Order: sequence, then C-alpha cells, then structure tokens
Amino acid sequence: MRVLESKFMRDFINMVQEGYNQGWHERNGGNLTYRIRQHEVEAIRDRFYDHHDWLPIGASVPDLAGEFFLVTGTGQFFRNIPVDPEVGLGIIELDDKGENYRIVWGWAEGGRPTSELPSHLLNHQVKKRVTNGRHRIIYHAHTTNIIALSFVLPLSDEVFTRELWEMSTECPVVFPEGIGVVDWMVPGGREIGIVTSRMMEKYSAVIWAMHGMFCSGATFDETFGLMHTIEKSAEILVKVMMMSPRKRQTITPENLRALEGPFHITLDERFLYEKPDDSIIPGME
Ligand code: 2HA
Ligand code: ZN
Repeated sequence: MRVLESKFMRDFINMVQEGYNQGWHERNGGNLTYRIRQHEVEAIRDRFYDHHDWLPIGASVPDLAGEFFLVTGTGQFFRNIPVDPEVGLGIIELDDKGENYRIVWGWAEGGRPTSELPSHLLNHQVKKRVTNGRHRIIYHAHTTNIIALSFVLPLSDEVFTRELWEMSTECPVVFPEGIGVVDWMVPGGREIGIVTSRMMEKYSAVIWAMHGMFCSGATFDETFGLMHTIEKSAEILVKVMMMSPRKRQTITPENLRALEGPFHITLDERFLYEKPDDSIIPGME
C-alpha cells in the first residue's frame, strides 16, 4: 500500500489543514505527531527507507522503544503540508532503547522531525502509560486567544481552568480534569518537555504561556476538538474582557457541580473555589 493512501495519513493531513484554517499555524508554527499502530506500520513497511542513520532524540523515552511516529518536519509550514505531504512530513522509528530515531519515510527534499520532538515524545510516553495505550496523538498549536490570555490572567492551572470552564458550559464536560499552565520557558528542548509531560499525567491540555498549547488524544477528532473547544472558550473570555472588566452573570461553582451527574463527570473541587467577587475577571481587577 502507498503510504499516502493510509487512513491515518489522510486523517493527519486533514487535521493539519484544519489547524491551518483556524489561523493557529503562521509560518512554521505548531507541530503534530501520531504514534502509528503496528498493523498500520506492517501495511506500509515495504515502502520504508533503510539507509538513514540513527540520530539522538534529545530525550530518553524507553517506554516508546521500537515505536513508529508520523511527524511534521522542522521548519515546515502547515500551509504547505497538504499540498506536498511527502516533503513536509516524515515517519520515524525509535531504537530499542528509546534514545535514537531514524527516518524511514518522507522529507523527500531532506528534513528532520519538528524541533519539539522531545516534548512530543515525552508526552507520548506519559500518555501511553496513563491511558493504557489509548492516546496516540500529540498536537501543538499557536492558539491566538489562549496566548493573549497568558499575558493577563495569573499563570495557574486553577485560574485558567476555572475561567475557561465558566465561559462555556461544554468546557467542564470536554476537559473535566482541567488544564495545566507552564510559565514561559525556552521551547524546543528537553526541559520544557519534561515539565509539560509531568502535567500530562493528569491533564490532556497544557498551555505554554506566551507561546501556545499542547493537546493529547486517542483520535484526531478528539485531539483537534479539545484544542478547538479550549481556544473557543478563550476567545469568548477575550471578547468579554474587551467589553467589560466585569461579568454581569456567570456559570457558578454550583452550576458547574450540577453538570457532574447528568454528564457523568467528576470536577476537581480545587477548581471550584469561592471568589471574593464573582463579577471580577482575574487580571482585570
Ligand atoms: O516552530 O511551534 O514551538 C514550531 C514551533 C515551536
Ligand atoms: Zn510553538
């Protein structure tokens, strides 16, 4: 089978296109990786190169040893990937220690995996463990409204989760476990990957302050939908803040708790704290 005919490949490219359409991928901003299923690898294995050298990942991911990943390339523009996926994308194989990778398909004009490969693989390693292998996708996007909020709201999991939950009834249902926030750090390395992946133990969405967001999921729809829901809620909050520093009414902690039964969710009380004044938006006092 031709690699480009694989269903996972088509779904991956559709997600790249959709992310670009949302305005989250200026220039080479953002990156996407998919942990390929064994039977999907077998169906295309005869198309793989075997002449590439092993190169260091830049992080140690022993629980991903031997796995294959479809990955966006460093410096590649999301805008161009659907037009020529064989140039913008690659498949990598990890060695039996999870220390090195080699390119087995793609980057037809030369190329390497995304600069955020350490973060992606460290997140995959955590999510593979905590979801019993269910999660296969890690997505990084430069979501405009979340980035804007990270200049104004206090950088805490509690404040971001609560304010985003309040902006849309759907939010506590879509991410009942909350959202993590990483203060500004240098991107593209192991350190930011380690901090982010620790948060992925409990969350499936992590904000990189003044940079963007990471989301994890089992399917392309679920992962994209999570990013989209959070960014939509952030857009509503930005609009509210532009109209007024105060909310006239809001979704209260009591309202949020009332969603738990009907939607079969459990909300961490850590996010349902009492505010001195429900009408004041943090950062707008
Ligand atoms: O350029 O988004 O974080 C890709 C990135 C780096
Ligand atoms: Zn980025």
